[in-house]
Amino acid sequence: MNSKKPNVGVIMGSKSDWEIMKNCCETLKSFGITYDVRVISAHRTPKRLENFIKESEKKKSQVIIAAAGGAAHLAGVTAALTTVPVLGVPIESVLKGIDSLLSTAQMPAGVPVATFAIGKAGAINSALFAIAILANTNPDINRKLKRYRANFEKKVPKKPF
Ligand code: RP5
Repeated sequence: MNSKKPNVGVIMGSKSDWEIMKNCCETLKSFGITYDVRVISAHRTPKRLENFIKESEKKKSQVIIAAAGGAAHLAGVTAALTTVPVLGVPIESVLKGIDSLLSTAQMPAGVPVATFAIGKAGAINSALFAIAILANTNPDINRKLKRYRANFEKKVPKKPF
């Protein structure tokens, strides 16, 4: 595993997903993680997806985050084409993202996709989960993650008024 230059792939089905997925990229950036971000759709640009996965494996990306809305098969198809861990982010849709959530989460046994919350919370948590994976083999990232959690606690007020 390449622990010197940890790299994460971030793909999304449409440019319209960026408003949500920029939160994922900002989180990765705040930990100094390098990432490749692309618009790739399983049904609109399947060749792009295959090439992206080949490139990701070549450069030893440790995690791929895949976001999609509607009949959200992007994360599942990505997971089918690689053994790199795939984190799925369901994007809000005309059905409020319930369709995206179920189509990302309900993978039949054998090809897993770790699935996060719909929308912004999922985008941020997918990045933090990717960071937690990287932290297993990178002490510097591990330190940053522990510091992030400690600061997080400080931000919660003790009283609601
Ligand atoms: C999915 O369809 C995308 O991930 C997006 O969330 C949704 C709508 O895409 P656009 O019609 O906005 O391009 O493939």
